[in-house]
Amino acid sequence: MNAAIDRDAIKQMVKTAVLKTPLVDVHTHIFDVNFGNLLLWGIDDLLTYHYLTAEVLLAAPMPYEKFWSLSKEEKADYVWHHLFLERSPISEACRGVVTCIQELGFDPGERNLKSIRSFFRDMKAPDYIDLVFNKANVRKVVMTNDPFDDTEREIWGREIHRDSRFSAALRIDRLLYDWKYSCSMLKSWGYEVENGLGPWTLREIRRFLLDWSKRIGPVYMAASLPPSFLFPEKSPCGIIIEHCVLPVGRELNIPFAMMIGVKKLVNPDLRLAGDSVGKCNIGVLEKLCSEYPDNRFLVTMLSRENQHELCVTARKFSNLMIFGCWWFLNNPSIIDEITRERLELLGLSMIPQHSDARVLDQLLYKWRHFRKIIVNVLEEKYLDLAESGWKVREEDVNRDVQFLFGKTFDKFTAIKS
Ligand code: FIX
Ligand code: ZN
Repeated sequence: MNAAIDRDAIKQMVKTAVLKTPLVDVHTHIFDVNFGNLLLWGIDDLLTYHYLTAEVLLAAPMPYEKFWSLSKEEKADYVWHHLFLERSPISEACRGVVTCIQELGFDPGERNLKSIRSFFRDMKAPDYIDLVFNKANVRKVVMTNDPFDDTEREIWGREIHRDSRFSAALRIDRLLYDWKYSCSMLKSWGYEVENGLGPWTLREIRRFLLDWSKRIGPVYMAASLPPSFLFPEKSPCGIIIEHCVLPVGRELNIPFAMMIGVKKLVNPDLRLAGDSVGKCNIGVLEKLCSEYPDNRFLVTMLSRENQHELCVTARKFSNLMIFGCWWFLNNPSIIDEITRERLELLGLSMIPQHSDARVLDQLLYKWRHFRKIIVNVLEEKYLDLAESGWKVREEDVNRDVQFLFGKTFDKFTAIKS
């Protein structure tokens, strides 16, 4: 007869393991202190996050050009007034700001934006990075590094002392989807490339990828791809992936991270907030994983409708690792659903979440909100195990959470943990 299950003990094991395990955030848009103003932080950057731009222009529409002409503080005031004071901050992006305020030791109930702003007046970026990483219990983040961004490129050209908590990722969207532009840029940087994507040009693109990999030491190469993404394809994107990205990935032993399903700028007037979502063709992933067994693929998909088939596909290929509840999926109701189906179909062979943080402070809320959800899901899974007679041991739960919170990623990207 099975020993009585100590449900409370199991729940406590899970909660302790999830809260105390430092994690790796495998995809963000934050930068270490070398990158100056590219690193966004503080209450006004939080309030002008593009998710809130979209929401405030629903609640309180104004002509786009008028909104974009406002200063950052005026935009933040507008968001605070209409989304926090005129109505409850009930959306996930609004709730996130409230969580950040609370995490910083303020009483959000005071609704006092002025006093929160004064906290940041004397704060220095390096100190705030330490504060946020410690509070969010994050041990490492992966940046998004775009060689076609003039500001970022100039900084990488300097002798910089890297912060080991910030890994690099080589972001190649513009190489794949704006070949005319990127061809001209590569030419200006001394690569002998032509629009025609002949053998010599492909060789030079590989050299470009290798040069930048040497410069920034990326843990993966990455691109966001549209719902219509097909492979193979006789497009610049298809040709460059086939003849440049995949061979360089094999040579450097780094994965290609594909973030699939974004419909760029369905409303261009919203700028960063103007992107939307579409279901993609999972067959493309089956083809890539099966025909390129020596490449590894990190994949996240933006459409909820792709999630179940993405889980099933991940069961078929050990060179495929799925990650995160990306963007429009990063809401408690959907995170709960996706995390359950991933644990049920993949066990611990998946990376449950990334923050996509664009503002440093967002690590505080995105991870607190996610930890709360995965505690509930894991409690249920371990209790189900216990009811089947499995002895749930604390050291096992700790080990499993380490897998979910970074060890699986480190192993898949061939990083020494
Ligand atoms: O392509 C990406 O990295 C997306 O995550 C971003 O473009 C997007 O704006 C975002 O931050 C979503 O959370
Ligand atoms: Zn992103």
